[in-house]
Amino acid sequence: MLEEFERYPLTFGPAPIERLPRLSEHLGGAVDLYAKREDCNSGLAFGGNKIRKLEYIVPDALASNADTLVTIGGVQSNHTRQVAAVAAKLGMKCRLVQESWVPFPDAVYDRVGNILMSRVMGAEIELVDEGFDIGIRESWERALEDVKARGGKPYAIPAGASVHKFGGLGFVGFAEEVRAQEAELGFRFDYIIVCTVTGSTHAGMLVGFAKDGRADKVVGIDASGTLEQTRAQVMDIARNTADLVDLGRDITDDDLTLIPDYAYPAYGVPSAETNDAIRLAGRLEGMMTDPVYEGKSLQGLIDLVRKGYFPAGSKVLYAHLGGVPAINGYSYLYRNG
Ligand code: 1AC
Repeated sequence: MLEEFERYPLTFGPAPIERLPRLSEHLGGAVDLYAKREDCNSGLAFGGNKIRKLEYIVPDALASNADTLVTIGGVQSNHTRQVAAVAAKLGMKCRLVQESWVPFPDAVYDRVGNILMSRVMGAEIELVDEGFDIGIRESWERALEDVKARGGKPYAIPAGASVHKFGGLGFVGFAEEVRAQEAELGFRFDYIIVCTVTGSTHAGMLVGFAKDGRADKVVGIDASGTLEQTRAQVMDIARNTADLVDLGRDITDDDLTLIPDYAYPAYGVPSAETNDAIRLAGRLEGMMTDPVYEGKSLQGLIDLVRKGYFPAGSKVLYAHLGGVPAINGYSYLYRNG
């Protein structure tokens, strides 16, 4: 589906798929759980899903002769950390706007984890006291202007690399990669679980799996808490991506599965159940997840298995998107494990 698009390799190759036998057994054994480990996909600052997206965005950035990648996220954004790593690798400058998307009071929240790494990798960081919003932000537009005013040539990457013309392509590639891995494994996954916030990870998967009739089997677990905005953004990106790759059919509302039940109490704030899910996967599988992102999709996965959402015998692929460095910002919460 992606043959005609230029890709700048930033990943190690296909992200591994790992069986989760102890978690599957703990949840009754009727559903077989696997994880695709985007957190192990690259050597760039612990990798993650944005690296996969950036593989299709970097050629455009290089062609534009830009010297500075400019992007935005919350204080513990994984996305901004991955853009900082890619900028360093390419020898470009990086300007990050980090807004106060998460009302979390940990004393070291803006000192550790993702933002620490971005600083170490040389990104210029501006902290902006604005709340959560996945849309286009004035602070980011100001940063783009500021880079120009200082004589630089910015390249604009929106939050999550999502509302970028090529933002969905990386996760079309994810679906192609899963199909190749399924051929080796000798079975097909019945469902794919993904955390949905800014939308292009889910949208790209939806288009990629539409090719073999599984668009609605991509189960998005909303972690934004702004469901309608996220739903609209996923659909826009999916439609744009389907056009780009010539999917050959329209994307309809029935293609989207987006479950709102686990985003509480707010974006970036874990519930007791999110924390239980994080501890369970840590203790049964040694698989670390984070309170903003994968912890919520993991909570959703566990709850859906318990509720019988997946028919017995289903094989379910959990997309681990590489958000775990954010957990350092929650050090007090997990001080006793
Ligand atoms: C919300 C896009 C998101 C990030 O890391 O900034 N995952």
